[in-house]
Amino acid sequence: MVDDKLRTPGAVRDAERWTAHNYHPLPVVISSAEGAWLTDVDGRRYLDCLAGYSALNFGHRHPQLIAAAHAQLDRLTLTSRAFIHDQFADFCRELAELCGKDLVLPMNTGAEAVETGIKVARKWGYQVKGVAAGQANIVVAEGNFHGRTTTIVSFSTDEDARADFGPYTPGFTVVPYGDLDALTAAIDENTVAVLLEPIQGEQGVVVPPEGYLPGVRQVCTERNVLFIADEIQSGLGRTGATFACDHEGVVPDMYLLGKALGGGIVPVSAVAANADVLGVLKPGQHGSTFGGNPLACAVAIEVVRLLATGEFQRRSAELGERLRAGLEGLLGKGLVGVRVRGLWAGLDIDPALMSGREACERLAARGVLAKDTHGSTIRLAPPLVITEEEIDLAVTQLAEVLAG
Ligand code: IF1
Repeated sequence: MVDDKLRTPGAVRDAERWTAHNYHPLPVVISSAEGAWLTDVDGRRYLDCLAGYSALNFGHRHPQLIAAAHAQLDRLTLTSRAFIHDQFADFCRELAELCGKDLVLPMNTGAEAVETGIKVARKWGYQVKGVAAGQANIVVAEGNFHGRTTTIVSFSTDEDARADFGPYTPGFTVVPYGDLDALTAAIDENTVAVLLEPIQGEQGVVVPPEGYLPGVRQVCTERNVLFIADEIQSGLGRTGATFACDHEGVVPDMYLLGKALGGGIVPVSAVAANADVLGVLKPGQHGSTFGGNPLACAVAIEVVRLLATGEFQRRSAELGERLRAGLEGLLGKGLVGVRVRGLWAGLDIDPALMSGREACERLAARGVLAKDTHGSTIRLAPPLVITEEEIDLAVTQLAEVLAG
C-alpha cells in the first residue's frame, strides 16, 4: 500500500531482478541529488535523513568536493602504491594533523580500516608488548558493528550478521558495552587492544555512560593496551565534534576512519596512529591496490580541509540541539526513546504503533528518507548541510507518521 504510493514499481522490480537479496531497500529509485535532497526517477523529491550512513556528511555533490574530483579525473586516477603520486603526501599529512597523529595508512572501505587496525594491533602486541606468539587478544563490545569481513563478523553479536559464516576467527573477547568493570576484567597479559565504537551506530545510536570512554582510555594506558576507536560512522563532524571521542576529551591510540572521508564520491578509509604503533608495518606486510589512490586522495584532501574550518562540526552541534528539541517533543507521542549526539539520532518508536521499517516507509511516502535498525528503532543522520527549516520538516513529518 505504502509501496503503491511511492509508485516506482517497474524500476524497483528491475533493481531487484539481478541482485543478491542482501538488502531490503526502501522502494524508491533515486536518480539525482543535491545537498540534502534526493530526486527519484519520477521527479519526486526526498529529504535525505540518512546521508549514506554518514558517508555524505557534506551533502550530495558538495561543490568543493566535486570540483576536486573533476580536476583529478582530468589528470591522474590510479598509480597503485608501487609508485608515489602528487596527491599522496598532502592527504596523509593533512589527515594526520586533523587527527593529531604522526602517521596515516589509507585504505578504501571501513571494514578494511578495521582489519588494518586489528592486524597492526596484533603485530604491535607481538613486537612491542611482547605477547607470546599466536596469543594476541582484542576486547570488543556487545552490539558492535565494525563491518562484514569474515574476521569482523566473527566477533559480531548480531546473529544475522554472523550466523553460518564460520569457522570464525579467534582472538576476540566480547564484553557488555558501557560496562567499564567488565572491560577491565577482560584484559589480561595477552590483550593487545580494546576496539570500540565511541557511540554504537547500528545498535541505534547508543551513547555510553559518561565517564566510560575516559575510563577505557585510562585502563588501556595502565595495562599497555591500545585503544582503537572506530570513528568510521561517528567521526568527521557527525556528532558535533571532529571525533565522537572529543566529547569526553579522549584521545585513542588509533582512529579508524571511513565513510565521510570519501566525501560521498569515492570509498576512502584510513587508520591514523603514532609512529610507535603504525611503525610496526614494514613493506610487504599490508596494503591495497586502491588504497590512497590519486582520486581518493584529491577528494579526501578537500574533505579534511572542510573539516579543518570547524564549520561542519559547529553546524552539527547547533542544528543537533534543534533536532533534539524536536524529537524530545515527540516522547510520549509515539516515541518511547530518543538519543541524540549532534546530527545523529536514534529513535525508539512505541512497538505497539509500528515497526521501524513501517515508519520509514511512511516517512518515505511523505518525502523523508531514513533507515530503520533493530525492531522499532530508526536512525536519523542527515547531511550536515541540512537547514533549520529542513530539520523542522523532518520532525513534523515524523510527528504525522506517529500520529497515524
Ligand atoms: C552495511 C549499520 C550504518 C560502521 C562502523 C565499520 C563499518 C561500518 C562503525 C564498515 C559500516 C554500515 C555498512 C552498511 C550499513 C552500515 C551501518 F547499520 F550497519 F550500522 F552505517 F549505520 N565501522 N556501517 O558503521 O564500513 O566496510 O561498510 O565501509 O554493511 O549494510 P564499510
